[in-house]
Amino acid sequence: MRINANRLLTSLTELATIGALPGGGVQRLAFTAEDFQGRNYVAERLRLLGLEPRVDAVGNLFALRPGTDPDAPAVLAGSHTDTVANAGGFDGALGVLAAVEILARLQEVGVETRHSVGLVSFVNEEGVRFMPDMMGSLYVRGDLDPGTLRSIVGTDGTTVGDNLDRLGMAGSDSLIGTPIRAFLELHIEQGPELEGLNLPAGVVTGVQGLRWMVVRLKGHSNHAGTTPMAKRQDAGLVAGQVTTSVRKLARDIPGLRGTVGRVTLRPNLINVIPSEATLTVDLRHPDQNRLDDAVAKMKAGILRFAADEGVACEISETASAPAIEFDREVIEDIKAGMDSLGLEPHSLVSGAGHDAQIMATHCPAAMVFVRSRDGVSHNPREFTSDADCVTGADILLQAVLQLASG
Ligand code: HGY
Ligand code: MN
Ligand code: MN
Repeated sequence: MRINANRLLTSLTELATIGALPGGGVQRLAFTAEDFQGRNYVAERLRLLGLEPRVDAVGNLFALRPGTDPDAPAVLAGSHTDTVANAGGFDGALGVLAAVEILARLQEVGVETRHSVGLVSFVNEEGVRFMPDMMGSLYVRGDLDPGTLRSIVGTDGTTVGDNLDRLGMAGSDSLIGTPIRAFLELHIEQGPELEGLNLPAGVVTGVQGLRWMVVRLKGHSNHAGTTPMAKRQDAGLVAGQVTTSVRKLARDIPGLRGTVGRVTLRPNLINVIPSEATLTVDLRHPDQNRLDDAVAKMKAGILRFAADEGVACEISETASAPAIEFDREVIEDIKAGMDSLGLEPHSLVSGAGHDAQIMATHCPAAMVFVRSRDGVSHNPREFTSDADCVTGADILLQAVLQLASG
């Protein structure tokens, strides 16, 4: 069995019109109207298949197609439809729409599976407006209770709860406690490996660890022209020192990837020494111990820079997803699916975080990657060819059929 290529590709194009930006790219930040519209698009597709879309207390969308054995745990496929700002149209969307397409094929062919087969579209995988990222899967895993999650304050000062209520995005269903046989996620690689090997797809064996920090610095604003250099408490200077120290740390610790992606200064004026700086630090490494070591060194360095400049400093950790290895059996199922399609079952580790990384400690999980042109993502230039999108969805379909047949 294969997916219906045109139907998948059409749905990708249709979803990309929701939150489309002038000049290309899309933007569906979590818990915005565009995000909600994107989720409603998926829900409508499920209804048209005769499946009931269900929503939980934080907005996760899911649907289950019953199997023949009501006691057999569900095989779930999915990803996310929220995006970063100024994003591409494939990150997350491909995995959700491939899961819709798999359900469509099962419905129209009338395939009976022993296990139920389901879709889940997690909320706020990106975490760029409300941290932590992978918020919806953390909730399903039981790490975040509804109250805590709803009280999280975003970069714009509103809470998750404010936005859920304003949009009417929450529901009363729940995936928590649902026995899950396996969770599979199809996703674009977002890196250069598959393209470098001239391969359309690969099986993902693990995900590197991720630690996010928000650093708040408080110095004193003063006149840029009259204040002697030795008498400054310049929060902006410390922010710059932190940024350059991240790159130095990545040179000292092989395999570390570090990014200062957001810096805001106050009052942010050309002739005023910044009194405040808020910046984010994103550190990642495949080896958890080396990641933890990097975080410790990072924190020590930030405190030293701040103390030397007489700037108050507060460091808060806002996300921590440990490095994980995916389930061997699910990996083998994906490899068997690749083999049945005549594809080389290349294995790779994910540099990006994914909901499957969270689900992997909750149930057997693994991922399928498809090639990213130029390895670009989180950018309107993000692109995966039609053929590779279809190949990825067909691999996912084979693995789901294998697992759901029991
Ligand atoms: O940041 C990540 O790795 C993912 O895109 N949320
Ligand atoms: Mn993603
Ligand atoms: Mn992403």
